[in-house]
Amino acid sequence: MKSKVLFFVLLASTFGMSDMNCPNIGTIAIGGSECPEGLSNPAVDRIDFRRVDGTLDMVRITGVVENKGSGDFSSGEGQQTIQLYEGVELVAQQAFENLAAGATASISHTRTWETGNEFAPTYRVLIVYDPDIYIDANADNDDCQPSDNALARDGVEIDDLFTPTAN
Ligand SMILES: [Ca+2]
Ligand SMILES: [Ca+2]
Repeated sequence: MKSKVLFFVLLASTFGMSDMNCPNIGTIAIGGSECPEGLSNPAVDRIDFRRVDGTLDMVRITGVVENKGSGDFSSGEGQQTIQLYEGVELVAQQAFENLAAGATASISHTRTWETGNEFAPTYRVLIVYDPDIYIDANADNDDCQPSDNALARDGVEIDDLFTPTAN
């Protein structure tokens, strides 16, 4: 997410400058931080916090991974996993093999929640690959953008689900 923001700022400032000084340099390669056409890019898209319907104090933390590349991700069993950490503790793990372009996979953890905890944990979702993923002679499982394979969200935001205006 941060790299996208930075990229946007860079893009905006580049265009701004070209409008003023160098009108012939208006065409730049958009997508400098994205993947080349046809390659796959599983990425952690977001971490959702939701209350569990019908309960007073249960919440579900869901990490969503999306193949943001234009190529289908196709791999073998046990070569890639989505992990969800609560603080330093691994609380959920989900293996996946194939993820078509634009398709998503998710991982969830459900627990009771007590609001007002000043030590609310941070949640982290990671895509973890086998160390040999780039040298296993299968190009269809080569994630072209490793920098978007982790995301964190402060659990203190879960408190917001319990305020009277939340629903
Ligand atoms: Ca490979
Ligand atoms: Ca990626």
